[in-house]
Amino acid sequence: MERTLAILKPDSIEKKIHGKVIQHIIDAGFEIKGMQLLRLTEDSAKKFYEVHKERPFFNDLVAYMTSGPVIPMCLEKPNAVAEFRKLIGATNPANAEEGTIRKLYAESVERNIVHGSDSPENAAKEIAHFFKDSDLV
Ligand code: DAT
Ligand code: MG
Repeated sequence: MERTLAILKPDSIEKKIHGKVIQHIIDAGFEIKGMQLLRLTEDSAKKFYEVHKERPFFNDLVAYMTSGPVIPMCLEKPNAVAEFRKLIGATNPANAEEGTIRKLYAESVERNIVHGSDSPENAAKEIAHFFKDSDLV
């Protein structure tokens, strides 16, 4: 078994499709081990996306991720990290494969509905950003 960190981003909640996205995730065989509804503070968003702090889009990314509530989820499945990246599709929805969550629901690279960890190592760090081990079922 492997775990990954998903975040349903503010646009998914604004568009009232967070339930649909969660159903996609369940239908794809992921088990939800932890889930929260919260609003990221600026500090928390900056820390979460620290690897991108030198990128030109960093400030916009932080502004977007703090613009409304988000739903972080700890998901479990064999090969969860790669399987979840496959389910969500490319960062830019224009390049995402048919049937992926970003292809179905995302409007742009800036507002792309969902986050997924990019490696098991980062997944562990990102899960710890939101969840204590004792929070997970
Ligand atoms: P991913 O979310 O697919 O892992 P990433 O880690 O490269 O993509 O980037 C994190 C987020 O930053 C991404 O979901 C949206 C935003 N982003 C990435 N590249 C961008 C770009 N060229 N312009 C604007 N926002 C971008
Ligand atoms: Mg990433």
